[in-house]
Amino acid sequence: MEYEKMSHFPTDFLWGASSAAYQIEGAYREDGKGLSVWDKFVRIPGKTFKGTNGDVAVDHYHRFEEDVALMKEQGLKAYRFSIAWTRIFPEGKGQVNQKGIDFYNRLIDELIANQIEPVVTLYHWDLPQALQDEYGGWESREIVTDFTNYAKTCFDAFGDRVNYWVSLNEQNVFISHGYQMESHPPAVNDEKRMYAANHIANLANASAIKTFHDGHYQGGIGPSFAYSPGYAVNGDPKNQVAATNYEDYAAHFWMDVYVYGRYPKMIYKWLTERGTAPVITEADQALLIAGKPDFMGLNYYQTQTIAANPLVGGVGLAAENNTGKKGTSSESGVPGMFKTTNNEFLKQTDWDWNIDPEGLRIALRRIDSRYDLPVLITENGLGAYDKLEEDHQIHDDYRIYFINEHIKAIKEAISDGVKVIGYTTWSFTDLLSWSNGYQKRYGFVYVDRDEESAKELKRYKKDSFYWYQKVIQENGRYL
Ligand code: BGP
Repeated sequence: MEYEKMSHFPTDFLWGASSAAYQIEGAYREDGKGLSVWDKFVRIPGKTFKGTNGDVAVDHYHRFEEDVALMKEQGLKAYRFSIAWTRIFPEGKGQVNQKGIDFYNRLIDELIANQIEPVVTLYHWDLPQALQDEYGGWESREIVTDFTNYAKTCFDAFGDRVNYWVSLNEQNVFISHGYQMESHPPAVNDEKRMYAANHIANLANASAIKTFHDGHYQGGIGPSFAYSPGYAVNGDPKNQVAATNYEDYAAHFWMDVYVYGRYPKMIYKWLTERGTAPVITEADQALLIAGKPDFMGLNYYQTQTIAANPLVGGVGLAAENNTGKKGTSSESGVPGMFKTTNNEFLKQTDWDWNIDPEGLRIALRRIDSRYDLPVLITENGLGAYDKLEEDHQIHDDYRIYFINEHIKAIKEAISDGVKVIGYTTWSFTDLLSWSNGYQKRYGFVYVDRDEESAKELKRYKKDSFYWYQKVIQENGRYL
């Protein structure tokens, strides 16, 4: 579309940035906080890059006022963060820890005093270890009650000031990494257990959403889904079928459940034949349908290019590049279904993620036409090595380029007619990358720490900080 003919961003567009509790807060044993599965998992040798953990992270728990002041200076309209379940319920259920409520009250009040809309994620992977120990966490239906109770406690405590709630962050990621790739807790590789746990997570998600709607709280709620749209590598119908398989397997398998309360037929049949399909009761069905989100949260980083993959001798699941050594990842797939392959039109990051701004427009269009829901882009950004110069500047022109191109793609999608509520980039400050340590940086604000030492955790504004400040001031008019 010609630039002049494009729609403008709505005046109430939520320009923002995001984070997650475990990746920024630190203070992992303070003020009554209980331990989460990540507090334990990071202590298993070899599980994270150079053994990094979030014990201190970037110490946001003690520095949130400084961080919010930086958000204010940048002009953010929204800030997405997550609540640590273990601060509210140290054991996952039972007695509320008032100090946990107090902390998030202070943070939310500080944001609102600075005209920044809080976007609150209820679950960004830090499950209370007590629930993992007691009944296996996501593998027990008991978690539906406990998660719903935790969610309701948050709605009651903060719902008078919060208009945007995210229920589960990237269920597809925490389930597949936790029960197949063994790279997140509980580090299991068992397909049947994975799909059973995933179904229970769907129920918990729907139950929290239903509770929110039944309680007539202000605002809206939806899950954040990690969607990497798939393209067929070429016009060969075999590759087109593979790409169709990929979309059902990697995207509709979650989003169809969120919106329509049903699994894609082809995948459910495939799982049934393998003996790994989840058990779905009639009550489950009713709950899934009753828990329809108000918006789709979209975490978009990249696309995948898809080719056919033979059943016998086909490519299986590959490990991820967690070292930042470019070119160390390989094709990954499901034999008989699809595999990912190289796209000659796209460049990659140092962690081998495809750089594809146009893919964001495609993601938005596909979500809009299949689900007809407004979309809140809850994550998008570039993980890169940044260099702190002697004069404390950080010249991250590559990040400026990356985000600028993605904002253009959003503008195209809005011009196409998609309702996009806002854009909270990943991330506001640098933070801990779950499996990649501190060297993979995403923030507008540099935090001076590394894998070896927390140093003084000083904050420095990157070039992208000032650039995004201007984008916000101009409401994305000149890109
Ligand atoms: C998403 C997560 C975030 C964040 C981001 C970047 O999957 O929701 O928490 O970590 O990806 O990923 P990474 O840190 O692996 O580069």
